[in-house]
Amino acid sequence: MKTDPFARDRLPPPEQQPEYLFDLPGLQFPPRLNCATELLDRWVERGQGDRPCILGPGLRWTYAELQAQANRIARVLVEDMGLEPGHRVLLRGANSPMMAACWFAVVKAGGIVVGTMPLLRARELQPLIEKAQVGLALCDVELAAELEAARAQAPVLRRVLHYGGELERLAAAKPPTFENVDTALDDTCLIAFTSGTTGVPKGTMHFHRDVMAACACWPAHVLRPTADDVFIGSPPLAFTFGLGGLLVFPLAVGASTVLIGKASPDALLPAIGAYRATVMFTAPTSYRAMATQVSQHDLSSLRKCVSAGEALPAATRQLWKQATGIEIIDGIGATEMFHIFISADEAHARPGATGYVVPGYRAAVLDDEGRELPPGQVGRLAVKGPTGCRYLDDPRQSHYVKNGWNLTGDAYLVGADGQFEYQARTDDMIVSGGYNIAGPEVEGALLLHPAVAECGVVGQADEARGQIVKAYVVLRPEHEGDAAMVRTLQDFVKQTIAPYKYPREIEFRASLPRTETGKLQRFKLRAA
Ligand code: 3UK
Repeated sequence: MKTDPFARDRLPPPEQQPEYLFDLPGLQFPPRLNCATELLDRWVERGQGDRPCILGPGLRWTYAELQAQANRIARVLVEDMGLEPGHRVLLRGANSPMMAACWFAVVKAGGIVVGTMPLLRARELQPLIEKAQVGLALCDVELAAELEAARAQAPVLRRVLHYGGELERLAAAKPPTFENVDTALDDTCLIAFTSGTTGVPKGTMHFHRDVMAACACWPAHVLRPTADDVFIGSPPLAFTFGLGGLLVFPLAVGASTVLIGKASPDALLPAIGAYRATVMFTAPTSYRAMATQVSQHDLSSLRKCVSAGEALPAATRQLWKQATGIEIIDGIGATEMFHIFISADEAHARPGATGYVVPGYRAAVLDDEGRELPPGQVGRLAVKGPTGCRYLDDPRQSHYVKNGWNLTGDAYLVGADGQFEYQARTDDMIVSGGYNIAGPEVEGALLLHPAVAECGVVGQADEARGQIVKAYVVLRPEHEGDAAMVRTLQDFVKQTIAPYKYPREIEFRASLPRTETGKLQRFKLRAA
């Protein structure tokens, strides 16, 4: 069968790729591997086809039903659209059962999924389409307009099929069987774009092997879900945090997953009770927002809560535990690494620490010359494991990968107990009057004050000190952002952490700029 060599031709050369580790027993893969076969068809083959798989509004698909729908769509792609292995297929839509079926259809057919965040506009979609040379898109009909506008600027995109109508009709005419394409373990099945804030978007390439390797590491050793778990959460499937947590990891253990498009704190809380969800994935700010409303909802089914995307403040961990009794499982992951590589389970969680290196990975804290630092010293986080950074045709590969290590851009230290403690993004460290101050530490202190709903702390240029610590604060409803509140919060920080770290300026805001994945956009605050 013909395979489009596009992805293989644009991999970083071997010497620019990270070192890979495959020592774990769960990481021995056969040379031919299609992750859709392993995650989906395998269950039906083993007689588990009647188990619940995908849950959504008024809908419950078993493994056999998801397989049948994915097979029909795969036939549409191959028989009607002329899809060949290695072709890139863009997916656009909120999380939904059809999005999951489309994901598996593309991977079954040997195609490469190009995930896109639902809120992206035409001007943001166009460069992704061009970078990945996408010829075909599957798009929720509700989100068609911006993609149509992008297509006018990016003629490489030849065909858009809309689901929520057209695609379902074409699929219904097909038999529910499909023979998955026999892909190699190192064929690319996913191009995930980073949530990078500036410049040309970076596409990260992931192999069928990477998807299976991710399942064998953090979920198997830290999350430890069972086939009876019901997953739920907010991150879009276009974000690898969501793809892992809400699709690939549940299916790897034969569990079920709730795919709802709107998963804001207000929507998530009632959905947990309605679906009797047991495992939740969301971002720190979402836990903080939900904590105050917990008492009005039935969360009795919930047993595990995962936080990632940005640092989990100790205050948020504590609020959630007080409200629900559940100790959050924090974990740092990255689009480049596919998923979480440092984390601690409920029993080992320590406030202020992300956790231990996940089995299958190695991590170290390096100085600027790449030498390993002893515990207690702040440096650059470096990691290697079965997954790693492969940018699609991008000179920035050599920024992320050095001497075989993946450098995530985070400043960390290792504590006496071996847990890794997040400090800041390396370029977010504030240098004020000769002191290094980590913005997130000041945020953590502010969040302990009951008047503070949300906050963001950045360095602001200052003649005398080089930079000063500046805090942007969103207050809880019943509080006034006046001069007295500024002093109250400043004094509070001075009494909570070393006084020199206190915010010399505080500005009150109605909201803070965030990405679709829940990350605070510090660069926007710095530009303010
Ligand atoms: C930051 C964290 C402290 C950190 C992601 C889980 O966030 C994910 O991927 P992105 O590419 O961003 C990566 C960067 O985000 N970060 C993420 N988690 C934490 N910082 N504590 C955390 N727990 O700066 C990292 O370098 O958007 C997270 C799984 C898959 C993912 N893609």
